[in-house]
Amino acid sequence: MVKRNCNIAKVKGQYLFPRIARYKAELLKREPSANVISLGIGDTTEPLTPAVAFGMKEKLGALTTSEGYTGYGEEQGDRELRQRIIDDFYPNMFEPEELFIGDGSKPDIGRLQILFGQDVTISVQDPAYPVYVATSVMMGQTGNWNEKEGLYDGITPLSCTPENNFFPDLNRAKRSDLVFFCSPNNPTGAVPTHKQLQDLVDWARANQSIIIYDSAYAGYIRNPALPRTIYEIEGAKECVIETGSLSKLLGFTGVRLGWTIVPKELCFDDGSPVIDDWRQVSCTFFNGACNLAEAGAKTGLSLMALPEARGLTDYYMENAALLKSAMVDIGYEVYSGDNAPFLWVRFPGRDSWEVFEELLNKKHLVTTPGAGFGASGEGFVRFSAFGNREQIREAAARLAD
Ligand code: PL4
Repeated sequence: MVKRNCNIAKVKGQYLFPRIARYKAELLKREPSANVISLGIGDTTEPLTPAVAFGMKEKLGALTTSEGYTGYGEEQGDRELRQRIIDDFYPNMFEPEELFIGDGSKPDIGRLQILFGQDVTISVQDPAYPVYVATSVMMGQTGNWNEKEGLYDGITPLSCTPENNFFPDLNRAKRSDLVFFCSPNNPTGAVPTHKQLQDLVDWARANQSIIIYDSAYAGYIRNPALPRTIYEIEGAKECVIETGSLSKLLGFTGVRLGWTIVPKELCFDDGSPVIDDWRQVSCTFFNGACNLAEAGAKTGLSLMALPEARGLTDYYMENAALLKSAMVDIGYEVYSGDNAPFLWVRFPGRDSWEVFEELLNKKHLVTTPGAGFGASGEGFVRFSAFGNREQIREAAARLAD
């Protein structure tokens, strides 16, 4: 018999989102006619933009001809698309060699763990997208689950609550090799200011740490004074890897396309550039994004098409505003919703799984319990603003009822 990987055996319980899906399935088994509305998993619902469809159709047409057919693409992804992403989101900041196209932010976060291996220590925003912790555990970077602390041994949580304005107290935080940071944060929706991000970068540089910065929701930042990428911050190129995604920007949750930026300046303690090892890992564990996805991304992100992309994110932000207004009217304590497609709602003194079950069973609304994102998420529930308008209106009405 083959010995089980002890690091995977350490993982406590089922991954958050399939667990939530199971609750929904159980409800539908009990009440098959229930009209369940999902405000749980942050999944896009609106169609691809015309510009994306145009690029994909063109590419599909070409692929069906001998002249237009292409097989494996460039190892780091289509060069023109890499330049397009840089022009749109990181103007004049990087060379295309520093950007790697992938099949989404989540798979790249997993592959980044291979880059660093098991001998690194990690800090993570608490609450945070569960993939940062889960992949660290599977990689062997942590100890066992500590029931008393509600966390795996060896992980340093950076608590983000309304009391600290959702930005961690860096003066009291323990040093770690890797720091996972997400802005706008999932689930709190918090977006740090330039000053806060500068403090984070200065702290990481002083500690010789590397920040893994997830900008999956950057397209939802509406306040022009807030940073859209951490590379707007001085010194970030020496200490940050940023991941980005088209999932929530262009509705690519099913199409799949994302990227990772590894600046040439970023080095390991022996002076070797991180980008060389990332190229090695990325090209070994990944065989390139789907060429249809790349084609759709190129036309979908063209200068002419950017207003369409903005229209898509505006739609979900209008959902967030609608839901937020209904909840505030009822008297809920609502955070976020202005620069992120999530509402982070406090239910003081309540167990978040209990509130989740109550909303599911009494209102037929699927949400996500805050405790699923970390110990500091207890007492909160996340409402996703992804959904079509009618469903969002119906959800608001059910909450008010
Ligand atoms: C459900 C902070 C959603 N099955 O689509 P990707 O891989 O480019 O991006 C995934 C991702 C990356 N970073 C952050 C995210 O919040 C997400 C997606 N999170 C959510 O509801 O929290 C979808 C979750 C999906 C999953 O497990 O990721």
